[in-house]
Amino acid sequence: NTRTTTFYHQHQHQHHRLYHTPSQSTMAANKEFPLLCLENPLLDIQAVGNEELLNKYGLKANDAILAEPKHLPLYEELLNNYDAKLIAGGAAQNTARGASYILPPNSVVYLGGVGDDKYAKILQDAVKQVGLRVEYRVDPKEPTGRCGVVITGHNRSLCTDLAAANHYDLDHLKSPEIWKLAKNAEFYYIGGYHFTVCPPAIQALGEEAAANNKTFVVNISAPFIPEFFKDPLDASSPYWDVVICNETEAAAYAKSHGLGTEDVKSIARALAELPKANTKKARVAVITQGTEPTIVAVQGETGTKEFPVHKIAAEKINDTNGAGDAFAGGFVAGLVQGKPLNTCVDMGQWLARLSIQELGPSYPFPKQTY
Ligand code: 26A
Repeated sequence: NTRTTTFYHQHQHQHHRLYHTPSQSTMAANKEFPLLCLENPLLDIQAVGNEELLNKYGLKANDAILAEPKHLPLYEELLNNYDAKLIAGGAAQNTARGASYILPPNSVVYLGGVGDDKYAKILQDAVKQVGLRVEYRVDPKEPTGRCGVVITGHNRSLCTDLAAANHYDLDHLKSPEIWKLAKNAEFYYIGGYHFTVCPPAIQALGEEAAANNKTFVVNISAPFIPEFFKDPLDASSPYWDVVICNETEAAAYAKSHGLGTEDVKSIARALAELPKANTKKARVAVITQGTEPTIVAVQGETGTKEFPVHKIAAEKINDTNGAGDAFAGGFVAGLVQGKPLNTCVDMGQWLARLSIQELGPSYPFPKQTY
């Protein structure tokens, strides 16, 4: 009963793509869609809120949770009483849009589940703007998922009703047209929120990456993932070529895995040194820390590298919703371009800095170039 729909820009011009990594010798220079991303497409219902609203729904100022029945009136309340805006969201979809913002057209394809409704239209318009190709599993019965975003100062509280996004399945990934795209891609990016939805799809891409020396990137995405979805997360960790998280997710990972440390650098080292399926590539662990430096650990090396963020005046910040997703988008765009690690981090920080000046997880137009 599943319909697959394709919406993406048809571009007249073939763009030249330069790859700088000789080690990626299998990568064809003009291959289309080298990056495939997977997670939960959501519509963000975002408004500036206050303490009272957070308290009413039992939300923390800076958190990401799955909605329980008691949270469901939040969406109407945001729209009716807080002048909420509807903005394309979904963490990895934001990342995929970010990577598309930097890369030439026809570079990125994104998979996830939506409904057959007006919300999905808003997502399709946003992805068209950056030339991101989406291959949605369209659920005939469930609506497109929503994320209530309550902004207070530089914090954001995310409360998600996954709906159709929760129905993504391995059948969609393994359908001939989609699996062909997956086989063709050289880089996979998995949003950690997908561990709540379809771990078999994540495993299938991890296995494909390890067997063919492709690059498999996982973002831990939220503290509740290592806390409550530890088993599927750990099942995928041998496939991680790159693992990205922020400081609170790192702390949650350390706690749920009994690492016995709260030190971000030690956690980065521990993540880098987890057992690995594909031993041809050293794992890279990247931990962002808001305005504090980004920490990077490489498997087999000692210590960590530190990259101070691009400073920005507080009054230029619109909101931080999607800042981490934008970082990941810039970072993976760098990977796809074969840039060295320090450049990938710099590209991530550059795109995050652009995104926090926009409303929600968005990027500025006219386009800026890195
Ligand atoms: C399963 N959950 C909780 C989620 C999300 C999510 N994306 C996928 N799955 N909860 C929040 N988000 C998205 O995170 C972005 C900011 O990083 C929001 O849609 C928001 O755009």
